[in-house]
Amino acid sequence: MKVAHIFVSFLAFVVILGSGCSRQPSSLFTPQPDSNSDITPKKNYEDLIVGYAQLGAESEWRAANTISIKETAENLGVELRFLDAQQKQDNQIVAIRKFIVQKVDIIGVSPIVETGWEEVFQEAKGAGIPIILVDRRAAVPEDLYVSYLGSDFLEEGRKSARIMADLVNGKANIVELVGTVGSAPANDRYTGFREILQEYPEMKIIDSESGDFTRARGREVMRRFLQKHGDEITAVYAHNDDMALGAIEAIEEYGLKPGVDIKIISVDAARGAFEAMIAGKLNAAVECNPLLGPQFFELALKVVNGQPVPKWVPSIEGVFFPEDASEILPTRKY
Ligand code: GZL
Repeated sequence: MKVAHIFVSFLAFVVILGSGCSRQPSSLFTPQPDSNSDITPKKNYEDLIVGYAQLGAESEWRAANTISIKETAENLGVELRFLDAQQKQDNQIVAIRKFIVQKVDIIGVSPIVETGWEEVFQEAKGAGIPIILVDRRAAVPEDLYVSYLGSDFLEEGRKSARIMADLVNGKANIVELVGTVGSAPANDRYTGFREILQEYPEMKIIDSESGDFTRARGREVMRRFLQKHGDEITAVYAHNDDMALGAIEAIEEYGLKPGVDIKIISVDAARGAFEAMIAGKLNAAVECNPLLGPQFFELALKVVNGQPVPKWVPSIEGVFFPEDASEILPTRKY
């Protein structure tokens, strides 16, 4: 009996040992992760689900920006849920709410205007979904977004004014084609330009109106400026190429030579600007880089994996002039 008892007890011990190794981890047999080892598994690009609320398709710049986001997602194997708001803030807000319901890992948004985001960003924060601002900033408390990836629009405005001052030898009657009212690029390009103009008392802005970053509206507003001011106009400051190209059409209709009778400077430096510079109709293009896809997804993966990221990742940008345009155009990606 005693031997059998010992044998049965031994068997029971073996069974417990086995179950301890097979069914559930026990401190005796399964190495416990030590306190500072990563417990949450790291995601990689193929695991990532990203919601992207694009603002619209208003310009060459935006088209290139969208291509960059979509192509990069495809190349990396990221599941991208992309919604185009067609230039309406309400549509962007609806898109963000859809992404929250779908429990995406992270949201990218290019806010069409700076204001009106606090409520929906708060909802995303409440749902534990981080937001990255891409291209345009939003006027919200910094805890409502994890990082801003985009240009220094103030500096783009300052660069434009400095280049124009050289171009017109410090004396001009300027008309300004402003971007989408309330948008960060329009607000800051407007301010940065005027900051430098204070140093040039003979450079005057005689008119300023929004062309909403589109070619058609740029042409329409320039027509109005020409009817109102005629030959008094000696320079145009356009917040983007599309409006500058519209202005060029209006100036030619009016019977003047764009780039000669009226000096023109625009921001973006997209393909159309290079073509206009080669044709002698545009005098300078201040670059605003739309190819933000690679930086955006790199940021997104780091955020989802809990790695620290800068609050602002500035774009790298230059300035281009007609004398280099022919050589550089073949190298441009947008
Ligand atoms: C700037 C971007 C602006 C471009 C325009 O980062 O938001 O919007 O300058 C575009 O061409 O429409």
